[in-house]
Amino acid sequence: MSRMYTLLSGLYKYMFRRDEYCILILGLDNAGKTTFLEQTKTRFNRNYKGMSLSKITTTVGLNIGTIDVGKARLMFWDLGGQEELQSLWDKYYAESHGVIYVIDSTDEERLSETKRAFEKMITSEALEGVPILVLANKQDVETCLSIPDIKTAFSDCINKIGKRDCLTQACSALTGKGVNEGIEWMVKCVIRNIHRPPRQKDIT
Ligand SMILES: Nc1nc2c(ncn2[C@@H]2O[C@H](COP(=O)(O)OP(=O)(O)OP(=O)(O)O)[C@@H](O)[C@H]2O)c(=O)[nH]1
Ligand SMILES: [Mg+2]
Repeated sequence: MSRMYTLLSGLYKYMFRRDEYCILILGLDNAGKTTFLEQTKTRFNRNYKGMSLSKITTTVGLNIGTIDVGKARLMFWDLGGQEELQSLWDKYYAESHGVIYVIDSTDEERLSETKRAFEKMITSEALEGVPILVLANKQDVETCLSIPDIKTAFSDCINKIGKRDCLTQACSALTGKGVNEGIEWMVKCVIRNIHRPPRQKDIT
């Protein structure tokens, strides 16, 4: 009887277990991180009534959001991007499974500033081997920088990326274009990254 119980409860746990991954959303202030998170929650959570994207204001502290994709649960930490808040980013590195780095493609003036912040982030040892999705955001704006423009501006970072998955994806957090592609790529990467195993959570 008790063996039967063990067997069934083991099976139950297996079936109702989720692998949980923590994904950081980083980038300068005004890049569109919080807008991206709200758009993602609206797209991946069936019953989520998103807040109006136009009501989002600058993040002081952090926003947390969760989505389920297949058996994976992604927990997003959307951190504030203002300069004085950037010093808090590395507190989260050791526990993260992936990073989404958001760039404002309409802001050519701050391109070198965002590149410096990106460089500092990818050279951090605590993030070694962690997949990075670079989102070239605000592609809905006609006059924005293209993906090749951004890749050229970031070209001397390439040798610092090291052995990790990295993708630059065109996106608009506002319209949702490119959001699903980015998330699906990230899910694929974190699942196959054996160096950072997920936390396992029972579904209750
Ligand atoms: N046109 C356009 N505007 C966008 C897009 N994504 C965000 N925005 C706008 O950019 C501004 C900043 O967006 P947020 O999501 O607050 O930016 P953030 O990166 O979270 O900024 P911090 O919290 O200060 O770090 C808002 O006015 C958004 O409506 C986009 O894809 N296209
Ligand atoms: Mg924000």
